[in-house]
Amino acid sequence: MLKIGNVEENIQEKLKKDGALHFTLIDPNDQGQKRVNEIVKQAEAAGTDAFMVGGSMGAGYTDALDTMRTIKQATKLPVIVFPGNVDGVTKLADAVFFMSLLNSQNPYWITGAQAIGAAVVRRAGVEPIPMAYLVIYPGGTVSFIGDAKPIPREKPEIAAAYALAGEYLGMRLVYLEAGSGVKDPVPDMTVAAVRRATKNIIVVGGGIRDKKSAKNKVEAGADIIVTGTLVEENKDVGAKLAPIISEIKKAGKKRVKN
Ligand code: 1GP
Repeated sequence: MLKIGNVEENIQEKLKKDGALHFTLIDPNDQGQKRVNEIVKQAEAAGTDAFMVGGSMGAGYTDALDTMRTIKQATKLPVIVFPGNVDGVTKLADAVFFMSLLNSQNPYWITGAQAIGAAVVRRAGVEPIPMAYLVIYPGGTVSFIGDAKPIPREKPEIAAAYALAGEYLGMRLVYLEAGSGVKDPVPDMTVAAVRRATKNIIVVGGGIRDKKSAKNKVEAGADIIVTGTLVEENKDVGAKLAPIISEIKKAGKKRVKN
């Protein structure tokens, strides 16, 4: 059985203390290194807990390497690969979300890329964190690229069924993805249904842009909130992120108390 590594353990510990976490997603394709450095500094000051690096549209090895080098120079927070494909993995990363797009219709995204990527991850010495990745409607770019059959928004029980299947397959995290930059994030009732189905760590991302929706996701049961587009589209990353992260922590602390 895959042992829990340092990064995952650190996530578990922080969750016990804070109740909920915020991860900042950086797509290596979308900006130069000067901007990455700025984002990292401001996001860390705003209280983010880790950086994820990846994207669906050709976030390849060279760009991932440059981006991770910049992040590593700017912070000690963990850098986690959020793989769009096998070439997003570099030895500079601390961990990789070793994920399977369970509701894909194409076996490549369920087990194929994983078979090709497993040895890459081992050789790079990067900690794999086993994760079920579920695309919820509309799903954005990843839904198209990943040949997903996006889970209908009004059918939370389907998301719950996949999440439980992920747990039974040995995955320790489940990521509910609405798609990067979409208008509406994963519905609260979907998060709540998944919370009832599994004790696994629930990560929610896609279209989260304000503190209210971040808070609602945590109250519904999310453990980790991911924002990407928000930090890329706003010059003043700190001002945008700080209120969202503070709301996530507030809702998380309440959970720890109860
Ligand atoms: C995308 O869930 C992440 O894979 C983050 O989405 O870019 O909309 O924040 P946003």
